Amino acid sequence: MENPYLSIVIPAYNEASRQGKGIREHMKEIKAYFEGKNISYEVVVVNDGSKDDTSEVVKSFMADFSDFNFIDRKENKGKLFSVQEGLLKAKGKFRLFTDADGATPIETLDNFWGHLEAGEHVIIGSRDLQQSKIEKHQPKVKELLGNMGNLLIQFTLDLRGIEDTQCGFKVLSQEVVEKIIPQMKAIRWGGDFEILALAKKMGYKIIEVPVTWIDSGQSTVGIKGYIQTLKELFQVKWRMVTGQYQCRNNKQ
Ligand SMILES: Nc1nc2c(ncn2[C@@H]2O[C@H](COP(=O)(O)OP(=O)(O)O)[C@@H](O)[C@H]2O)c(=O)[nH]1
Ligand SMILES: [Mg+2]
Repeated sequence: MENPYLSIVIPAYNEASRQGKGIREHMKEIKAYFEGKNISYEVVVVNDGSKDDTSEVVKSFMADFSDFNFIDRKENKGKLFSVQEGLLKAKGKFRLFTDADGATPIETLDNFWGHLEAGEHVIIGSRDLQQSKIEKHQPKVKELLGNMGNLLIQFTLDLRGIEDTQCGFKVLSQEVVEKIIPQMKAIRWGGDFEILALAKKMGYKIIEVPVTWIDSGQSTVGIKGYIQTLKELFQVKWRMVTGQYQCRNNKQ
């Protein structure tokens, strides 16, 4: 089979037990969205060692797609580890990663296609632009922690102006995947800013695109997640300043 235009990588952890909109609805929406569109795509779901029936649930809709890959790992390693695995398994010219619960609906891609066609390399969803549509907000404390965390991230990793590094809806070109993703080490939640920091250092333009966000009201990320993210932030910074990444600026 020819390589698809777009790969859709979905990390999944205990998604079978999520209340409300979840992976089943999200997969239906993906299928419906591409119906009638002349765009080749594949789906890559990575089960991150779920303790519930996520594996069975994913298997139940595999047959609905002509190009579906399932990495069914037994051990929990982290969201961004799963994203890394999925992005490297994927074959698309462009590769999207998005959350299993579909908090950012797949139709949001409507805002992305133009940038893909223009040959951009790093196009990321943002919940903090003027045109972003937050239909259901995250709990207030999460939003506040998110905004404070964002300032710290912008400042620490020289990502000034990027208002939302953590939105789980990002498209990378094949070139960026090949150069950056094998180097990722922040495998829990820090991988998002690790990717962006490397991309910036290599001279890639980072394009922020407004997204719609409908918070599922249920999160698998708790306070431990925030502490982990902070730790990963300083680890990424450390690897940066001690020259542990290969990030030659190829745009100069
Ligand atoms: N909490 C958690 N989520 C994971 C893990 N691995 C993958 N994920 C996925 O990460 C995504 C974001 O999780 P979610 O609970 O929606 O978090 P939130 O919406 O950012 O608060 C979902 O697709 C999860 O299935 C993991 O180890 N822990
Ligand atoms: Mg969510």
